[in-house]
Amino acid sequence: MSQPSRTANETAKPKKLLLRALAGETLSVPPVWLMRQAGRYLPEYRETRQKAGGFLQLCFTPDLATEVTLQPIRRYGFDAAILFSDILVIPHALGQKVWFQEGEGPKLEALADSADLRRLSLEALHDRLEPVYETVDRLSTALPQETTLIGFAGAPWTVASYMIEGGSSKDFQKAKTWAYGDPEGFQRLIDLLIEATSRYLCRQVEAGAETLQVFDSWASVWPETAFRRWCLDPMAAIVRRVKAQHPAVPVILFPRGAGPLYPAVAAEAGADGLSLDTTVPLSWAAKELQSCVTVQGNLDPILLVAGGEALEAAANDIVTRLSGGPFVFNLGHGIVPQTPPEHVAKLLDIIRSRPS
Ligand code: 1CP
Repeated sequence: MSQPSRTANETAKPKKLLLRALAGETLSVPPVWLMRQAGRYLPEYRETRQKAGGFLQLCFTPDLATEVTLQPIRRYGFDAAILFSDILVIPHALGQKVWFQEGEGPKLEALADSADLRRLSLEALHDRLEPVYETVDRLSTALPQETTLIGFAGAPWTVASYMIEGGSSKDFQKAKTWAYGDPEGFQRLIDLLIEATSRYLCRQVEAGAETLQVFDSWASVWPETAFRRWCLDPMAAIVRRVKAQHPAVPVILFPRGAGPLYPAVAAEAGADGLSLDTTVPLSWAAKELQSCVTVQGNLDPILLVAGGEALEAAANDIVTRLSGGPFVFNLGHGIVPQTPPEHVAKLLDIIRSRPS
């Protein structure tokens, strides 16, 4: 499908590797960045986080958030830097109480039903997110010339799941029961998140983000009809709104676990890139997805813990099978804290020193 943004990007002839791949170019060496490339596996991150006190303070202190975004770029020279923040700054900016307990992950004062939507408001959105925009602005001048700056947000469903469950969940029972039992009320929450997220992403672009990724980390839990309503349609709405303001900015979607619905996202959501989770078969992705979008992925993050021959073989296989079309090397999900930093260096070496 030809999209206006793709045409605009081609006309503008982007120089940076990630932007070239997202504009549909097939490159001999793929650009590479890794989800959660900043974080607990790096000793310098742990040190900076200590200084910040809480995790949200780290996200909202531009000096420190800029520093942790740059740490993996200095160490490894990735082709892109992803803004250091979290998907849960949106519920916080809407007025929900959010906190992070060390070792336990995020906690939120859970919404019980649609009457609780009264607790949320768009009024202070940009004021509360101002430090994030400041971080993006600083990064846009601090990064090396060849490094692309990625802004991001969570997709409405994934963010809503945390808002309703009050944190991480195994089965999403509360959120799904709400959506099935009171679809109109749940739609109001999703619509509020579409609005907040679109405004947030547009401001990131205005502050200097060159591309955007939307994370739907828990997209795998729905049957098809519900997937379309709560994952695909809201992500498509965000892409439309962002591109209405910023037609040339490429958008990458990550509907993790969408399986056979990945092609529907590729064809219908209007995105430039699709991030593939670890379970997506490579030759199927090359055939079914790469003709219509740039694909990104999809090394198992645990291979980065294991290292050795298994890592080398899998990384080579991904590059071989996806390099026939537009492709960005990444993981199938975020780096885990147990990852030895030297394995990340080894991975970059494998990808960049392949005989062409
Ligand atoms: O203790 C700590 O230092 C906090 C750990 C941590 C980190 C490093 C959290 C809490 N968030 C982050 C940063 C983060 N989160 C980034 C930074 C940029 C980078 O990638 O380097 C990004 C893009 C995210 C996005 C995020 N947060 C997602 C989507 C991506 C994914 O991994 O699926 C999700 C689901 C979250 C929620 C969240 N925040 C933090 C944790 C531990 C979690 C996951 C909780 C869970 O598994 O349910």
